[in-house]
Amino acid sequence: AAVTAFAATLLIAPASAQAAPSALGSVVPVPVSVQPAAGVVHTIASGAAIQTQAGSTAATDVGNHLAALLRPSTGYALPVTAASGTPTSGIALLLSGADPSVGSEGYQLDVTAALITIRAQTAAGLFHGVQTLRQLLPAAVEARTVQSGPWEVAGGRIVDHPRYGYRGAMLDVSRHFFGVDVVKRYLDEIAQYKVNVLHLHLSDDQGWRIVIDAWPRLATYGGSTQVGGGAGGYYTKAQYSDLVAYAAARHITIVPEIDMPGHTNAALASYAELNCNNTAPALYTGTAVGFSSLCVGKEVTYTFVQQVLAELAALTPGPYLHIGGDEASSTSDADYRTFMNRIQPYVTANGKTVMGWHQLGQADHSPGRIAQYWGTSTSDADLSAAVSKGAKVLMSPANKAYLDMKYTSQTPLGLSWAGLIEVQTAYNWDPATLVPGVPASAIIGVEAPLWSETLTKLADIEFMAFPRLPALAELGWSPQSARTWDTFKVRLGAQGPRWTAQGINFYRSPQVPWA
Ligand code: TNX
Repeated sequence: AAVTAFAATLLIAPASAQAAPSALGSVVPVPVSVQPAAGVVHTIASGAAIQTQAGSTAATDVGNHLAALLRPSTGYALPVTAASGTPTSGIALLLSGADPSVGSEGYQLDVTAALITIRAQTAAGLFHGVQTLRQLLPAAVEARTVQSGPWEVAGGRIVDHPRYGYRGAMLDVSRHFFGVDVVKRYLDEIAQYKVNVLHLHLSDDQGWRIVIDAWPRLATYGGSTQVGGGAGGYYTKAQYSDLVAYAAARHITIVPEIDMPGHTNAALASYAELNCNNTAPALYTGTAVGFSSLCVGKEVTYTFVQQVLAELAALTPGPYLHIGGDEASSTSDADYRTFMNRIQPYVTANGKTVMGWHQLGQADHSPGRIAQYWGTSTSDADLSAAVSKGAKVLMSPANKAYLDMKYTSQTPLGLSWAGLIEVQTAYNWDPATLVPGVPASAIIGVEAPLWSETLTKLADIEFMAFPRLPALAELGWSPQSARTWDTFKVRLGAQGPRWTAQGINFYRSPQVPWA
């Protein structure tokens, strides 16, 4: 009923909507429950404080994050202070009193004339509530110079929580390397849409992007180039840990991927002994797939994988190590199983859970294993095998969720092997029912991969991700029953001025009524 009320609010929004605050609930992803309070508006006062749960540094961190968002555009001081008692004015971020339905990542937002309160059970919930509040303020709040207010928020209550616990984006830093600053910027951009995982594709034929102390040439030589023959690059361990911490401050977990046994030319080029013929191939700067394989019959291969995964696990506070496993067309089926069955226990021995592309279903199960489905059809033998052995499934169907596919045949960047993906195509599917053979209970969430064969800079990443990443984020967060294209496209269109204020280079899809 609350969602219906929200829909009605949108329909009666006056044409002069600029003068009135955004309708409560006009955010992406759409919240679970929205109850507007007719006629109530909160205006952030120039002397307002942000009061956070006393005794919680994590809540203070969220308060500081909100203050850093609001100060440049409002010009207000917005001191962050510990809440004493129950706040009666300003903005309060509290870890008590939320509706229990918010769970571990949800929040309750209450807006009255006097006070904005976000309540949650965790700092992650407060953080997601802050992202909602941010979208309810005028788009000019996203500017980094002082703008004129008033800074109004529509009154009422939102109670919200995610459909799935895994809401991911993936960035391929191997085909083209993207430095720490670009990845941080992408983290900021995806955090707005309550995405909570960034999967980094750290190795492929064209480049190895993370220092491994036991095998130093992986980065220094294997990371020295990229598609097209440019300079490439890699993350030092300190830089990588800085990214992990930056993500954690935005309640995002980094999932590192080392793709094996195929997609390994950069490693094979770096160390002759990893090759069955003891001869290192040349570095590779093209875009073909399926031509490389680690040498399954050699012991040194397992020493290598064990050491790589141990060092990667040590850099990873999150639960998952992704071991790839896709497109191993230069590895026999028997060798593939031998290899995967032998290396999966290296992941669990380091206290981590195996993730892999869904072909991993050919190998034995590993406790808690996640199969990431990237197929384009509604049934798949490897995926079914993974599920019947006990795997959970992360949905990244290439013909819906691949951010590197062109929007239309005219799109200057991207590929089209899985089809053209306009915004409505990215939005109009249900992760729970796309592959009928996979029970809804097996699905842990949705991830939007961005492969970088054709992408060389931040503006390229942004153009492919916006607006499809927010569309896919809504599939991961919002209940299927609350999602319709007709209301989504209006809420999405309202994001346009925010992206402009943030300097995001986005695709102005003709399917969307841009504000
Ligand atoms: C398939 S999807 C790949 C990648 C390519 C991508 C391009 C997957 C697991 N493998 O190697 O970059 O297509 O869209």
